[in-house]
Amino acid sequence: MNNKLLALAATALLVTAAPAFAAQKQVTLSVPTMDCETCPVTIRVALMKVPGVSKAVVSYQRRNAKVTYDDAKTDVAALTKATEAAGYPSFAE
Ligand SMILES: [Cu+2]
Repeated sequence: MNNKLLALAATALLVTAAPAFAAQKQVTLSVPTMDCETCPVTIRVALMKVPGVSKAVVSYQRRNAKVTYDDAKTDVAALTKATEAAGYPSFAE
């Protein structure tokens, strides 16, 4: 493969990789029933188990969870379902 073809292949790879990156979304879930410092740990574990979730930052002080996820793999409904299953109903702020 010559250099021109290689460059073309690299460009094609970048183009196909772009939509996957663009699908990363962030949502803040309100979790009003947190009542102690360990609640966020339970909620974070539940959220991180959802396929497509790459990051979950849960704050007891703010009673919320900031979740980064791939919207091709999961959605807000699946995230709120996961926190509810762990004992903490939530909703998108
Ligand atoms: Cu607690």
